[in-house]
Amino acid sequence: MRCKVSAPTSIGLTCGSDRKSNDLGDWSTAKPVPGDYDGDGAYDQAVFDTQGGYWYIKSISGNSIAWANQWGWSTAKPVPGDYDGDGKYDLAVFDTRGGYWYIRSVAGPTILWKAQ
Ligand SMILES: [Ca+2]
Ligand SMILES: [Ca+2]
Repeated sequence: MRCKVSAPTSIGLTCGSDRKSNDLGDWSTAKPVPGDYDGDGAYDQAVFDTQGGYWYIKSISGNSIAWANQWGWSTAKPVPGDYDGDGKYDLAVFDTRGGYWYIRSVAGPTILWKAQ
């Protein structure tokens, strides 16, 4: 049985759920990428799913910061950090195939695209 994401506002699994639209597989392909993504000074729960390159981020208090935001792919390594200095961690990946960096803010704007 495959496990599925239980709800778009929380990080968790519900095995046997019939929510096909949220069927993202199990979490064995997800890597923890903690950081302060909303800039409140506290680290947030964040994972990067290498299968599909999706980011899932929520604060410890439960607020969804980014959910199923696609930025990356299977051969990209997540390298989160605050690259533009606005106090919020950004979604950043490093492509091991060509040594390229791709960085965008959680809010959306691209900070860096395919830079070596
Ligand atoms: Ca935070
Ligand atoms: Ca930032």
